[in-house]
Amino acid sequence: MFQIILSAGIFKRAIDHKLVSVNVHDIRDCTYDKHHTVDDYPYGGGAGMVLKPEPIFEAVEAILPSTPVRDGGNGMPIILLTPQGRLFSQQTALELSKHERLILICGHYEGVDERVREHLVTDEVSIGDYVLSGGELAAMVVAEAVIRLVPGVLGSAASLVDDSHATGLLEYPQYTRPPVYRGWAVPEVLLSGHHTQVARWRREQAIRRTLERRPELLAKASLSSAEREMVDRRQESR
Ligand code: JF5
Repeated sequence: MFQIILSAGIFKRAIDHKLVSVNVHDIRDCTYDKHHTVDDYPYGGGAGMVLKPEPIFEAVEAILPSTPVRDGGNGMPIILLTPQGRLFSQQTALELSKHERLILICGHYEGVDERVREHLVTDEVSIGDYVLSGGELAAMVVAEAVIRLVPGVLGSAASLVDDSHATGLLEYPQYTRPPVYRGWAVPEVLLSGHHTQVARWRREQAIRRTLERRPELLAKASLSSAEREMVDRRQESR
């Protein structure tokens, strides 16, 4: 699963250019029994299996510079992907992108021994309120969101600044050729060549769209005082 994802798109680009490296570790390699057992029955009974602490602690310790737990001694995030974690956001991605190294631990839906949470991980992160069978795809989501913020990974700096969620607003509608498709025309202003009018239209569309779809985002968005007043008036009249 990881090799396929890592060998395409932004991951491939960033890795090929040596801007980042992604190392995948199998906790089964940190087992000593014939069957490479990584899970066991839950104490107290109940359905399902629980990931054992030893292979997870040892896998993490094997990749740390020294052998301490928690923090790697230097603030390196050791993150468990789980629906019980704090909700991942662009803000989280930006924070994580400032670290030289991250360790992402994939949980499993049946459970992870609580001592991993208590004594190994520095952070628990959820990518959303739904359950996956394992944290693998969640780890890849976090990795991609972080890697695209690493300097040099994206083509242009402009695409970062203008990004939805960087401004705190949803994106404005985009159009390309043809100017009329199946009778549906591109908004006139975009063909006009008036850059200030285009900018004003896009800004208005972004705010309108955010009001309609994600009004809760507007609280934190950076708006001019005129825009703020306009938004507040609309939200009052709902
Ligand atoms: C997992 C316990 C890990 O399902 C997820 C997940 C959903 N949002 N973010 C992560 O990870 C797998 C499930 C239960 C630990």
